[in-house]
Amino acid sequence: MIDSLYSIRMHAGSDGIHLSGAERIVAETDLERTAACLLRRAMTHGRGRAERVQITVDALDPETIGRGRLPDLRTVAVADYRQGRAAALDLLIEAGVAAAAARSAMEALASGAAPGGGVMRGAMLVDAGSGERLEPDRARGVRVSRMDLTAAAGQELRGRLQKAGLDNPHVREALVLAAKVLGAPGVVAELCWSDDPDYTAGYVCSAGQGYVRFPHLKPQGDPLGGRAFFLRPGLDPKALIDYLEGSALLVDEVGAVHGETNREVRA
Ligand code: WAQ
Ligand code: MG
Repeated sequence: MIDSLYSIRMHAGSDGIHLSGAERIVAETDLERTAACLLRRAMTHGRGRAERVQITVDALDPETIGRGRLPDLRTVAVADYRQGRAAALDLLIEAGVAAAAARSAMEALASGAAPGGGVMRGAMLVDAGSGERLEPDRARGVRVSRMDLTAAAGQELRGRLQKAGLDNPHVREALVLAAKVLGAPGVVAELCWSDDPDYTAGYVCSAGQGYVRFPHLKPQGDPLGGRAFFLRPGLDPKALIDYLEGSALLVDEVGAVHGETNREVRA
């Protein structure tokens, strides 16, 4: 160990509404700089003025920090969000999610999965067989936390994404989150699209398929988005939630970044 590592998390909100959040794991010497970056990000977020910004720093026990690899990425070209959602459903079913469970989770994300039809702060947990929702709090959901890339892996990733024209924070952060979710015991697949009205892309991720992006999973201007983690049928989500929220993952190996393929082409 050269330097102790810390988890540093930002959360910005307004009137109890979640506006933005971000996660890093950094060495002590990078804490101040990272805190400043996260604060700037909270204050310049496009979705509205933050009334409160929280920055939390936790020392990590080096023995408990897991290491991991990013899933391989590919993009499936779709003409619009309807085609994107149809293709995403196919992939979820192929990954082992029951068709009705995949469909109902997608409908929940599309209509606002929080009570009252708003955006959840975290993810839905969905039984991949029955489609039952298992997250204890339907407004908060489950927040995946304490994950990041090593500096070297981050640089390598940016280089690979640049070549594909995909080097943006949405993609980088979603890949890291997906790596942690995919590594969790009992997760069959993940479905995600952004709540940013101008960011229409989303993905399905599973162990067999990797991270499969669709440029359109919602119409331009739609403020709804979210995540669904599909769990092995019958799984008790308690240990999974502890892992996703509490354990630390530092990704030190990146995956392949493939070019765009057509819907029919399956890697
Ligand atoms: N843990 C669990 N759920 C989260 C987390 C988290 N740490 N962060 C966000 N969410 C949920 C929450 O419901 C958000 O409303 C939703 O996900 C979307 O979050 O081009 O930008 O940060 O390959 O808006 C995916 C496509 C972009 C990237 C995802 O998500 C690409 C994105 P956002
Ligand atoms: Mg967002």
